[in-house]
Amino acid sequence: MKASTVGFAVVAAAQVLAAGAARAEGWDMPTAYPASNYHTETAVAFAACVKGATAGKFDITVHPNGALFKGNDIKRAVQTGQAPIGERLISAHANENPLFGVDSIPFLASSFEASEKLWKAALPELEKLLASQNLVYVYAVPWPPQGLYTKKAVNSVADLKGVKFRSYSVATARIAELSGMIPVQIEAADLSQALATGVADSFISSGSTGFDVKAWEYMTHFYTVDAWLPRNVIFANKDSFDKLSASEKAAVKTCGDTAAASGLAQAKALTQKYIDALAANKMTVSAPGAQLKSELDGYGKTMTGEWEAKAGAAGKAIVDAYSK
Ligand code: PCA
Repeated sequence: MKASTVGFAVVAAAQVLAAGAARAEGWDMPTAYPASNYHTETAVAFAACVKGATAGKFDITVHPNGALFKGNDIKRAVQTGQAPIGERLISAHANENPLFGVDSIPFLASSFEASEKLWKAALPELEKLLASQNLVYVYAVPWPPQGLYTKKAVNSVADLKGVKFRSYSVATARIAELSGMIPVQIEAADLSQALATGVADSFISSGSTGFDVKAWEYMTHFYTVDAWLPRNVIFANKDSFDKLSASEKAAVKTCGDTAAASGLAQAKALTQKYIDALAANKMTVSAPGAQLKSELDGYGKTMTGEWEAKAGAAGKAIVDAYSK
């Protein structure tokens, strides 16, 4: 082989390697909920879909349960590129911008259908907001409707006064404040510990998280308040996303759409099963009584007004589009 040919072969090999390295991606995906939760299963299916769509070249590894980053740190980690993609309960960040709390306004959208409609109305603004934070929206999946877990029968908000209440967002903390409870912010991954040690004696969440933390070991009552359906949002770091090839980007987007649809279907299919599991484990499951219901409805009105005032024109546009 002539020297020039050898040189060419080496350069060509280096180019192939470089191209290969650019195409073969490995992304870590931190999430905050247990491996057995349907959100995590949806994320794992999303990763498998991306891998399949890129002929095995683009590998996303899901790290559940706050193992890689704690729930509260995931968004910042993805914004700063410490993680290229992640899943986060977006309403936990409503203190950064009220638009992140659009899915947690009590009783504004408290069925799956209403929550889908509200999300569609909000998405253009949310994608813009995420982009301004160096994030690319990939998909979102709702939690089942939120209910109230307590250690005693509760007939009115007066029964909640002074109770230590686990909050996970601005909205849950505000409900605690309005009802005279003592809020303490706790990630789902730390919730059973908090209940076991008496750090919290009440919380608002879905049957799904109640099931995950075996709420029946600590709590006696679940009231199906159906206050709202908060969402986990999956977002990518914009710089990491921009480095992907066109076909990899398309795989992320297409698989994201599939994940959103299958996650929603799972949430719907599982809602009653979780509630049945609470009852089967001897919790008293019921709708809130008339007085509690009307008091909570009142909080809903107060908090809708507060949110609209904070969220300004963008918030009003969303609510108007939703109400059409
Ligand atoms: N589970 C999550 C958020 C909403 C829900 O249903 C949690 O309690 O942290």
